[in-house]
Amino acid sequence: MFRKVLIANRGEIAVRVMRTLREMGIASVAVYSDADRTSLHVRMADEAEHVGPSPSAESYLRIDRIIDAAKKHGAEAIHPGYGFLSENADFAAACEDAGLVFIGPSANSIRLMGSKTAARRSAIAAGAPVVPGTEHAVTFDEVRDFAGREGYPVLLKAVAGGGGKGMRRVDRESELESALRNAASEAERAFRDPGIYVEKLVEKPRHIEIQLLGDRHGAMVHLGERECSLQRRHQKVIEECPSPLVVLHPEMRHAMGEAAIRAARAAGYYNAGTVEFLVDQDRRFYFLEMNTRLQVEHPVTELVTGLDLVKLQVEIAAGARLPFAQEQIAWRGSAVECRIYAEDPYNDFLPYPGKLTRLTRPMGPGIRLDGCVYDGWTVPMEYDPLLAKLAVWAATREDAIDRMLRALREYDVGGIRTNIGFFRQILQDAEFRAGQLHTGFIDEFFERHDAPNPPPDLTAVAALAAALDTMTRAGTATRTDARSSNAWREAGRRDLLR
Ligand code: MV4
Repeated sequence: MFRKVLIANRGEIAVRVMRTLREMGIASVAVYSDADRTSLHVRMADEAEHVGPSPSAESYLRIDRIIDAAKKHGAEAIHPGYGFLSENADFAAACEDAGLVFIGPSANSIRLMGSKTAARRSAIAAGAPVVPGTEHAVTFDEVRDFAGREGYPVLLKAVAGGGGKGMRRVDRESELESALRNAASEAERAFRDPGIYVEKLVEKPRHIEIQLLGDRHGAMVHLGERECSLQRRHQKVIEECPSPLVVLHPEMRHAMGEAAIRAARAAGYYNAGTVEFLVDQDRRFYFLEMNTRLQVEHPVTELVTGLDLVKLQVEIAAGARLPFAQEQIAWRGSAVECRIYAEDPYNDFLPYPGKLTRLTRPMGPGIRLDGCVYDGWTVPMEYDPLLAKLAVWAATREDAIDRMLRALREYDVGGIRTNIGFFRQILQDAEFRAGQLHTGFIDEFFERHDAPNPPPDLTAVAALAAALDTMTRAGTATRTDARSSNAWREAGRRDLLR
């Protein structure tokens, strides 16, 4: 087993990986940027190395500096977490070239799955169902012919895509030309690859994904599904295991699990990975893409299977065989996770970093909190403002939702705004509680309810605080003004979200 591992990441996932390393008796090396000098992952690590200024392009994305840090500290392996370099094939290859073990799949698997059309071809070759579409980048004539055959609406997607960038819904031929042009230029800007392919659009789909785990000797199992349909602008908001749909139709888990394993095997996949499926209204499922990393929402799978995915990732990277067979995996109870963000639900969910002046964490039965914040810490504005993932386990979905509501009531964060109050609304929603989920759920939720707004008596306070914020940023208000703006915001928050 490794004696020392470097974590090429920050925030809650760096902390989460370190916790397992410590349980395994493995020393951890943190890397950090200027903005993260006082961050929890640095405090918690056994050793730490500064890798550059705050912009991630100059620190967390610097392959050379991270590999130098690993060598300097004598780490034998690198855990990439999620985001940053976790799905960068060049990074995985550079680790191996430097004699360091990349805790993840091979560079080839990452590269293959990075091309959404190559991933589709691999899934098709493996006999996994895919949405009708093309296996290569298309020209205008090819999309028009495809839509002529399959019918509208169709969805244009970036070959190098993911995350909804470069995606365009097209409802009629007259919209096709400009949609294709816009999608290609967005893809070019985002991925430096203008390639666009096309799929038939699945209306109101669910997003259900399968967790996979394979060793380097050819064994592979699935750890069941996660329901990830609740998203806002391609950001997951709430995740669950099991999926309420799979609870109603238990045979779906086996069918999707088998399809996921076939697709991953065809790519020579090992370590942890996730196959995403779209599920249509008739419960047909289609391979969408494969994520070649540990996912943000892995804790719900851990809670329901009792496994530690990071521990398994590390063991597999060190050459161990999978310690169990498919038949030995069992799913018990129900888990829900909420992604707690420093963002303003009253202002279009804009990031709202700042200093934490008050922090009370939820505790007690069935609670798991994966966070990176402490009282007095300033949430840096340079990065994704995820504060913590609050996950709960209970015997049934209904009990898990009630437990989550209880935990959210205990959670008190002061000084910044968070989406905690928004979760309370969603978890009390009848459709949510009935498990009637699809990827358009949150948009429809906002149509059913008014977009979240502070109570009228506090609107003036919030407006004043916002105005002062703007003035401070523009340099037209004094520091004292800004401080009182914080105080108002603080007072407002206490009443708004109680
Ligand atoms: C789709 C789709 C409907 N039909 N493909 C969005 C991100 C990208 N990874 C794939 N996505 C979608 N692909 C077809 N053929 C709907 C989405 C989609 C979506 C998927 C998963 C989770 C949330 C979503 C929100 C909007 C659209």
